[in-house]
Parts: sequence; C-alpha cells; structure tokens
Amino acid sequence: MAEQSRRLFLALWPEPALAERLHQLAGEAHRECGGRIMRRETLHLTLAFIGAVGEERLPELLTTLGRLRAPRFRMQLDVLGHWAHNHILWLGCTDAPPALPQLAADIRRELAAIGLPVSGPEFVPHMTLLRKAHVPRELPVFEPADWAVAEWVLVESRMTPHGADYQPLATWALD
Ligand code: 2AM
Repeated sequence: MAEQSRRLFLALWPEPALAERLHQLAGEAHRECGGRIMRRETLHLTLAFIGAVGEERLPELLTTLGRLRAPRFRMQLDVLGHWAHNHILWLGCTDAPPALPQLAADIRRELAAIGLPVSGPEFVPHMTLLRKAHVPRELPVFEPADWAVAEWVLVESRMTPHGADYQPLATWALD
C-alpha cells in the first residue's frame, strides 16, 4: 500500500488575543480590497514551506527540528502590502529582527540536511490576511502590533471545502 503523505510547513502562530486584533485589521482591509478573509484561527507567519512529506519521515523530521536552538524575539507588525502576482494582502514588518530570518534559515538548513530541501521563493516574512484581494487604492492606517515570539510550530495543511485547515503537529519553545 502507498505511504500516506502530509502537507507540512513551519510557522509562527499568534496568540488568540493578537490573532483577534489582526483579524479585525483584516476586516478593515477587506472593506477596501475585498477577497477572502483568513479565519482568525488560521492566521500565521510561514517560516518554511516543506510540502508533501511521506508519513514515514515524520519521526526523523521531529527529532531533527526538535534539536534546533534559537532565541526568542519581538517584532513589530507595522506594514500592509499587496502582491499583484498572487492577489494576497499581507501584514509584515518594515524592520524584521535578525533572529527571524535566522530561524527560517536554520530550519531550511536542517531540512536540507535530512533531504527535505525547501523549494520556493526566498523567505519574505509576511502574514496573509486576505486572498484574492483587489489592488488597494488606500490601505487602513493602524497601530503597529508588537509580537513577542516565544515558540514555533510544525503544521499540517489539509484542504477542506471551507479552505485550508491547519493542524499543529509539534510546538518548540524558543530560548
Ligand atoms: P501564503 O500565505 O503566502 O500563501 C500554508 O499554505 C502556508 O505555506 C501559507 O502561509 C503559504 O503562504 C505557504 N505556502 C504555500 N505554498 C507555498 C510554496 N509553494 N512556497 C512557499 N510557501 C508556500
């Protein structure tokens, strides 16, 4: 029988209170850009997208990533942007703390070492708020959100009729 595969990625997940605030911001942006609002519980910032991984590779993946040590950091989510190529309205930071791209790079390195190279574009930290969003004429003015990042997660993405459903498989604390 064929091995099952899972669609996996690594991400930062905001606490419910922060996610609620960001979801409200998404609602404001939606009034300008339309499109589809990401559900509050699905808001996240992807560190590395792995894609389909055979079930049998999971234990090795968990062990390898679980060994990674990285420091906690804070970031200011202070900028909204729109990408024309994929119609995403996103939230990001103008001045990313170095620990953020470093964590993403460390994860990529560890994945490559076990034969799971991360393909796709260079790491650009962003949180998708809206999909299928129109080009905005004007974006909402908002108070930057301070995010104290203390952990990162391995997540499985499953497609459902209501959009992607994300299931956390493991959570690791930052030091
Ligand atoms: P997006 O929000 O910019 O679309 C789960 O699908 C997460 O992985 C999303 O945050 C998504 O980013 C990202 N993702 C999906 N497919 C990807 C790919 N091929 N390369 C990089 N990131 C991807």
